[in-house]
Amino acid sequence: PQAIRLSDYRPPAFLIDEVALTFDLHPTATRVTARLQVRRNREHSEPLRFNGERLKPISVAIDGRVLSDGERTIDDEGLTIPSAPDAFVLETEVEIDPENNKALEGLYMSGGRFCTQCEAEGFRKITFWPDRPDVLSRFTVRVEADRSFRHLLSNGNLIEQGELEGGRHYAVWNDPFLKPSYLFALVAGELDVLEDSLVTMTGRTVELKIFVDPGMAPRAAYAMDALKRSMRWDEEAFGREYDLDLFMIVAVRDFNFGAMENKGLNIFNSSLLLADPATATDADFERIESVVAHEYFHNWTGDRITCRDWFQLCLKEGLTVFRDQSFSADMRGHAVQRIKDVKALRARQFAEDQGPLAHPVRPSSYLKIDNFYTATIYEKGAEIIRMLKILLGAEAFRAGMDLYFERWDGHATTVEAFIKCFEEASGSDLSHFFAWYEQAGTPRVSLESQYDEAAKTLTLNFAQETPPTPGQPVKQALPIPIAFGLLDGEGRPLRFEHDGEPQDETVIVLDQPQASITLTGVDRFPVISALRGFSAPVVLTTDLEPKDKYVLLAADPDLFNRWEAGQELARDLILRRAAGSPDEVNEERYADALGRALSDQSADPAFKALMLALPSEPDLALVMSPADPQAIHEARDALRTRLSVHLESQLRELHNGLQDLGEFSPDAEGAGRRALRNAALDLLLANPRSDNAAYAHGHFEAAGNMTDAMAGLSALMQVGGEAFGQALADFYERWTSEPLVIDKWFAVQARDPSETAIGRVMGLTAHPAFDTKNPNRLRALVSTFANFNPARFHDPSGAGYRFLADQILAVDRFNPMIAARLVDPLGGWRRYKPELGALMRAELERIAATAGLSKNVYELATRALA
Ligand code: BAL
Ligand code: ZN
Repeated sequence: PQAIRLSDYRPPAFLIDEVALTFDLHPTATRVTARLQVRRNREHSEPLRFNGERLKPISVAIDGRVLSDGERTIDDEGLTIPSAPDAFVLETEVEIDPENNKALEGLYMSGGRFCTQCEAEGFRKITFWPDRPDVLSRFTVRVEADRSFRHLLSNGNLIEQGELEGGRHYAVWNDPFLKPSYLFALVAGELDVLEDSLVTMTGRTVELKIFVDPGMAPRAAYAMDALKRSMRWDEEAFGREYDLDLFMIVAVRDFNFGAMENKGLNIFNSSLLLADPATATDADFERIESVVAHEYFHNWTGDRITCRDWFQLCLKEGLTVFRDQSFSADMRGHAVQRIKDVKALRARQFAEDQGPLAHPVRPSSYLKIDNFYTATIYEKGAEIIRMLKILLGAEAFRAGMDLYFERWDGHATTVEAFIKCFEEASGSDLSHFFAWYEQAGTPRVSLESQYDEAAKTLTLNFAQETPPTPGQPVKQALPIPIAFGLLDGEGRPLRFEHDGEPQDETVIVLDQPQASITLTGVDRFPVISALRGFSAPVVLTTDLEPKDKYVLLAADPDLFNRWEAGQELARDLILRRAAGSPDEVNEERYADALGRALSDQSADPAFKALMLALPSEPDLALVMSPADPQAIHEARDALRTRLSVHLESQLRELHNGLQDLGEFSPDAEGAGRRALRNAALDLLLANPRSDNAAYAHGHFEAAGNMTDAMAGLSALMQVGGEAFGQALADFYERWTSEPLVIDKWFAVQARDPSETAIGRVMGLTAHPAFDTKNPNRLRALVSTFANFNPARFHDPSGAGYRFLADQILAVDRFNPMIAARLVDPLGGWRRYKPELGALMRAELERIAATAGLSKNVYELATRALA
């Protein structure tokens, strides 16, 4: 297959100003007629070439004249008209088969309803079109269907509706805003609707409608609340007002993405929209809040201003993640949110950067853009925006955003154009900063310090280096903002002078391979708290000793670094155990420190819950070379057991004392209390006592909400045996008719690290409720197993790898986008013990050698092997 390169970008040969689409909907034979006002763009004599895949052509006409076979050709990839006029009306009619579209791209059916997914290249499966984001058009859409498909929805405003003969009806929608094809949406079906409204900052009333499966409207209430808060927040934080009179969201059960920002008609995976306390966990509520915000924020950063080409994907995704993270921080607390965001960044993006699939935030070539909806584009993309704000300051950052909205509204643009707005608004030269977009890999920053007691000076020596990544052997130094402050040995903030100015905290920019700075007026021996708030996406190593880290853990006013110190101490203890030399003295010291952190009455319970969780096994695998997942699992468990024994009375007190007494509230405070209580339970179970089964079962039985029930089920998983088996059976029985809860039932079994679990996970693929065609179900079992059960996925027999490869090959036959997303866990094969790495590699080779592989899986498997 041919790679697509950024350097080959050329503006579109033809533009479409207006389009009128008509959908005559039938599940297996939908007719799509398209009437396009086409004009040649710039001087050229190229043929017209529009994308089109899996379309059964009926007719093609120019200015009312049907073209003969000789005047146009249609192949697997699209329509070619060798000699097209400069401006004309192109009318096409095609037939498509939504019912049998299991790739879930284009128009397909989910739960008996029609729905669409067009990003990135799904529109070409609906009609002939120059399916690229820089062709912006005004859409009018007529939808006709049997009356049993009660709601007929598309983008924009409803301008007409009525009845037709033969039991059919129709609706016509007009979207006044220019948009690319990937933002097109259509939904038709029987749905319930939750309605509300919001008065915008200029006094306009916007109708809000969330469409869900019949009977599910009450479960959309939280999403509606999150939507209204998001709309208000975007007005206040970015001055952005909603533009149409109607904003709609539809929830569907079969969806490749989490959600999609189609103009005025977001489509959501039901797992990210429906929630009530009985069926959804606090983590679900939190995720719903952030994804509703994310998709809504795309209205400006994505829809009103879109990407010129798919290499610019981070322009909308990184920026919109930054916006949703900022919103969540305002809703749920800045420190806790930052810790969660950084945990996710490290687990997914740092891992990606260390493996064969590493790529820049703005890549320069791809086979399938679907493979680039990655943690690097999204999460590292958001980190870049965050650094930009740190470097420029909040005011100049906002001025740059304002200029971007003003200058590029209604256009498809580039990352360069975005950065230029900040250069102009701030008067800064950001040419060096741009390398963050183009250079892959996680920079390693080291910090060494020398304190001169007589002179009261502290010298900080920084160095940076970025390891090579595929295709980028040599790296340049990047501008890295490093926020830091000082504490004394008693944990009191220590003032210092930098450039003659007294400070409590400052930010320096490390933009050379090495740099040294000297602080003056440092009165006592300092403990450095560096990279506060995780001010840059780097791996920092310091010369801090454990005693210094205990000072930070106890007292750093920067809560991110307080948590970070605890994680580093725990990480080192686990790695020592994994290497066969446990440091029992420091393990006791760590347990004591954790105990003190838990008894800090002023600390937020959500923060304490994070403090209590040890670094995850995948995170530890990233810092052990070569990684030995079995040794990590055992070492981590052993430390958990010691902590559990040491902290037993405190953990029991937390577990007993934090019960939800009043009504359930999904807000940050209620969620934080439950998180701490359930973290205490989780750790308590690490001490193998004879009453564990009864204790865990008691929690499970008493649970009044899904958060506590799932914590109980996970606790019983630690106990294993009959207790776990019976709880699983009861849980299944109770929730059989709730697909989103049954997904959790699959996922908890996929996480079971016990030795017999792998057989059960494989057996679950034959369970009547397992369905590979439903991405949520597939992710619940297969993706959870491969990503969150390292002990079993990396089973020395290789059975875990074989299982994953079999699933990838099976799913690739009908849904390449989803199959390709399963390849990643095999991609890190070079980082593991040679005997494991060889088994992983063998499975990748088996995948790559399979005939008829999709471009999606082929690209990732071959890149992983390269
Ligand atoms: N644009 C794809 C889904 C999302 O990032 O919002
Ligand atoms: Zn997005």
